[in-house]
Amino acid sequence: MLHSVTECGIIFVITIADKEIPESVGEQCKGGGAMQQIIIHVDMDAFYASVEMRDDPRLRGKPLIIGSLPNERGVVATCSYEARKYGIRSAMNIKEAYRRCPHGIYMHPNFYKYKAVSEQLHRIWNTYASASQTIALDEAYLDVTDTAKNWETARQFAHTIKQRTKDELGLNCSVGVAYSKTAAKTASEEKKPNGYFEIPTPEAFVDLIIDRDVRVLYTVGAKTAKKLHAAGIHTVRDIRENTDEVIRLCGKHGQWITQIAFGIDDRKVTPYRPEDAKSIGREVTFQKDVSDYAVLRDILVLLAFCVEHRAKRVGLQGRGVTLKLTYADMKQISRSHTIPQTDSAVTIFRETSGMLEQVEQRPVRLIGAGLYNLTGEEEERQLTFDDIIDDGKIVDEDVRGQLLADLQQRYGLDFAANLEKIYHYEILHKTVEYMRKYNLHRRENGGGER
Ligand code: TTP
Ligand code: MG
Ligand code: MG
Repeated sequence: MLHSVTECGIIFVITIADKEIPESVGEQCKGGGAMQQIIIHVDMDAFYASVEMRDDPRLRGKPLIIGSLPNERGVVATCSYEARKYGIRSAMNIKEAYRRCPHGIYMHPNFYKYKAVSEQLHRIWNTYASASQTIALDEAYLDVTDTAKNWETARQFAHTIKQRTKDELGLNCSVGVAYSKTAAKTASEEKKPNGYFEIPTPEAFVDLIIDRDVRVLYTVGAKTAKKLHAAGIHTVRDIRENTDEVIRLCGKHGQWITQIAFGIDDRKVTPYRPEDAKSIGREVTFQKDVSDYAVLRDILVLLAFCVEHRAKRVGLQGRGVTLKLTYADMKQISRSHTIPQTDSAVTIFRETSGMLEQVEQRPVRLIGAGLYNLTGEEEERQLTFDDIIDDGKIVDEDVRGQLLADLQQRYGLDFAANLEKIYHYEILHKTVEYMRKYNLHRRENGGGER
């Protein structure tokens, strides 16, 4: 069957395992054989939970749920494999998790700890690869084509990675070795936890997944699966037999799904570059909805400082600012403005608070501020001359001080002295809750200025 899988629309068809495989010109099979890659995918088992269990033996062997606490609003970030026996999963509402496992141990995440562990992990893994791509704190693709040179050595690398991760950091990971990124990711998931699996060829990949649900394919999430199921396309086999329909239903994404259903994925392992980040944002969900927009405005000051901090750390600036709100009825809205390149909290606050004034004023469950359309600092330095930057800085410094002084006067917390702490996720949340409660409290007592 011929169908367009490339934008240029030129198709080759080759046959593997009696199946026609759509083949895009120039991407595959140059000179008659696919460019062989050997890719390792590593993913930690129950990452946040495993770190906590490693550090506190009392948690081991228990159903441990990391995320919100049962009496709070929020979701499960992850849970130990013991907790998974109760059907608890990442992103599940915390109340539902509690209903399933009331005797579980519930803990807040400790991001700074996980980040530090993550850096140690990636340092070990990277030594085996000519290129490595960090996908998440607990996960990476490693291109070992040139470092291992053959399958047997790649297998040894994989086992050494597992061993060193265990010996040096006391944590288990699952590792997949395969001919492509998609297959390597599938392989690492295949035998979780503490698993190892190989998928050496597209044929082996297809054999493994052909009768599984479409969700086995990387990037097919709940929404896409629903769409495909509704059209009677349930398995990978169904996708292969209905490629035109899949492409019709899912457009460009459908082209990709069709390709991987045939085992085709020649994406390279591309090291993460901060400038590839699409946006930098911080948000908070309230324990109780907030109707007081003056408090929301104050919270935007803190969020703006957090975004500035993050942007400066990665050396990026944004040309757009966003405000994000989720109302009490779960309706989400976002507003954005294009601005001259900035990483300044003052600008982020000015823009987001301006946008806040324009939205429908209903009780709010979540508020977020962010920068998007990111770019490095270099351009800024060339574009704006010293005088502009200096002027900007002086003005900014004054406004920064004033913003923090205002907050301090309203809430009695020394925001300026505690700014560093606010950057920590949990402290930010606690502070915001304090601001909300303090304001309610004052209102109950008659409100007004102090
Ligand atoms: P995952 O690798 O998806 O999950 P995991 O390591 O906890 O469990 P496993 O890989 O063994 O299935 O995510 C890594 C970490 O990212 C996870 O420990 C917590 C965090 N996370 C969230 O905070 N929210 C989420 O929805 C998911 C999926 C992960
Ligand atoms: Mg993991
Ligand atoms: Mg992961």
